[in-house]
Amino acid sequence: MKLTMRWYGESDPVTLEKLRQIPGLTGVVSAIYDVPVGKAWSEESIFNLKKKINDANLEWEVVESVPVHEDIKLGCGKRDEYIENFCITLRRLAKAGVKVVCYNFMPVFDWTRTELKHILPDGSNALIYIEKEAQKIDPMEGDLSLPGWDIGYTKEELVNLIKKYNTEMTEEKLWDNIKYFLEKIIPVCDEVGIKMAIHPDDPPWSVFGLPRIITDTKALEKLCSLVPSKNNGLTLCAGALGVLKSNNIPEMIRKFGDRIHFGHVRNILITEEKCFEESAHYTPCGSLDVYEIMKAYHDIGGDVYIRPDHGRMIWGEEGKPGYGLFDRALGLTYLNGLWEAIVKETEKDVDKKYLPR
Ligand code: DNO
Repeated sequence: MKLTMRWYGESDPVTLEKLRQIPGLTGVVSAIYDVPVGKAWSEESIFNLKKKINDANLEWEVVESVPVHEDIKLGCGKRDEYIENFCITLRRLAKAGVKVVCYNFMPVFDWTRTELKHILPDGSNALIYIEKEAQKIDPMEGDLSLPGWDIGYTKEELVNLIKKYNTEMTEEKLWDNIKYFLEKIIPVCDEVGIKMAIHPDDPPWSVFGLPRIITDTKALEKLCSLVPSKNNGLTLCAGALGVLKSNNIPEMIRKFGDRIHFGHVRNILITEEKCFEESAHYTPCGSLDVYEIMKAYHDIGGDVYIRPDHGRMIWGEEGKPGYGLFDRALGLTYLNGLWEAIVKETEKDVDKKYLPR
């Protein structure tokens, strides 16, 4: 198990210098952010990013994410050209020592919340999702924007894109299109040694009338069966999947085992059906048992990169929604503490790194 944190590059107010002071952190997960979706990332920009991260004494072995162009999801237009570019990017990333590539197949919008600064009883603020508020949002109006949303569209492009999904897309077609995509990219991964790790849909149900398919155990089984290679794997995002009570996260971790290459570990508090708050990582704060989640990762043998996920904003911090320093660092330290205890309790030959110096 390697503990990592997400880093949004030079523009991230949470610098590498700050991140590397977190005990137990081995590396960051990052991406190239200034290339339009669908274009290949240049070798120069990949190696520059690698150098920056390595110069801070941190590893860069996980990319989150290489975005998938909407033509690929829709199965139209220039999808073959975009898939070809995706493969070029994968080859270049492998050359730079990247081992895992996270991606998602959510139409148009990545993770979605209805309020970004909800004040919690302790005075911190967090992201929340309330289904009936989501139903009132017209994503084509207003200024709701989240990290991960592609804000490069003009209003007209966005309207046309959503119309296309509304008129042409069904869940079955989305499955066909992901299969087409995986059949082209996984052989490249097998050749260069990259593990693909799909991020589940967050939240795992349809939002803004758009289809979402990566939502539960059945969907993950289907995904894995589309292309049998181990490199066709998963990012097990506890917070994304865990908002559905029927998704038992420790069970899913044990079930998918070595298909899980990347774990996002956080807690959420389910307040009502299809409504949740992003709580602190600590088990009693939310609806998920984070100790059981870490134990499941230990049980499957632990060849996995883990990062704490979204944090609340605490101690007056301002920053990218979900991606401040303080609460994520508390989260990582908590996960690390659980891990140390699990290792010491269950393993005979305790790893040297857990002994006093
Ligand atoms: C949210 C993130 C997602 C994730 C993408 C992966 O905080 O977990 O934006 O990076 O869905 O492609």
